[in-house]
This record gives sequence, C-alpha cells and structure tokens, in this order.
Amino acid sequence: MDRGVRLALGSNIGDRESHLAAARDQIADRILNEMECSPILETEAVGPPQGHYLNQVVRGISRHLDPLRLLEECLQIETRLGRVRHLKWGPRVIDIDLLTFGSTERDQQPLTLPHPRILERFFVLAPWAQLEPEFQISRGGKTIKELLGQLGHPSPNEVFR
Ligand code: PH2
Ligand code: MG
Ligand code: MG
Repeated sequence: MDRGVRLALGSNIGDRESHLAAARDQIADRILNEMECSPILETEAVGPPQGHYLNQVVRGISRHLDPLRLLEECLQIETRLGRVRHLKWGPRVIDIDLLTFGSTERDQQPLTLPHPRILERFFVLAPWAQLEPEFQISRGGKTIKELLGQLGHPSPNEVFR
C-alpha cells in the first residue's frame, strides 16, 4: 500500500511562523516519517475578511496510521496548538488539512480523499508546486504544476514571500 501523505498547513493569527513550526514538529513526532516541507508562502485569505495566511505543504510516510486515525491526530495537534473553531473559513491559529493519502479515494464523512477543494486553491497548489511540481494526485492525471497553471496567473500580491 502507498502510504505517502500530503498535508496542507495554514495560520493567520498571532505568530504564524511559530505556529507552523510547532505543527511541523508535532507532525514529524506523531504522524509522518521522512517529512519534507515546501517553502512557506504568504497568501491572501479566501473567505470572510481576515489577515493574510502563511501556507505550507508537507509530505511524508504514514507507517502506522490509517487515514481516519491520521485525521484525528491532525485535529488533536490543532487543538493542542490552541485552535478554537468559530466561523467556517474564519481566522485560525493553525489548520492542518489532509490532502492525499496514497491512492486512497473516499467520499464519506468525516473525511473525503483526495481533499475535494485542492483544484481551486491557490494557497494549496502554490506551495505544493514548489515541493513536488511533477506529482500527480491520481495516476495519469495532471501534475501539481499543471493544476496551478490552470488556475491562471495569480495576481502579483498573492505571494508575498
Ligand atoms: N484556509 C481556509 C480559508 N481560507 N485562505 C488562505 N489564503 N489560506 C488558507 O489556508 C485558508 C484560507 C480554510 O481552511
Ligand atoms: Mg483548511
Ligand atoms: Mg481544516
């Protein structure tokens, strides 16, 4: 079984870089072996008006957790880092989203795989394309670089660093 996992991280409250760093540490401790990280990009928020996000994508191998246990671990890390859920798509200390788990496909609560909104999200595809531009979410499908290209050219202020 392919146990390669991709996660998207986001933060737009407080010390955003520290929140991402703390999340990466806990992900490396509890979830992923051989973790590799994209650069961190600053992106304009999608959703209600709120501060810019720092976004990053990480990949690694989940040797022991199945997708649902892995999702639970992500939610626990979010809670430990102080996430409180208010508004849908509202500001957050940390968000950890499971993008893909090997070739697993499922469409059932509480987890849809691959993540259903990857294709429309610049803030996921842009960092991901820097980590592994040639990766294909499904075999024979478009690469991350192509999917990003399909979104059109981002306006210049979408990436701040
Ligand atoms: N996450 C959201 C909603 N909007 N916008 C940006 N730029 N980055 C995010 O990570 C993000 C968002 C819900 O998870
Ligand atoms: Mg999210
Ligand atoms: Mg989330």
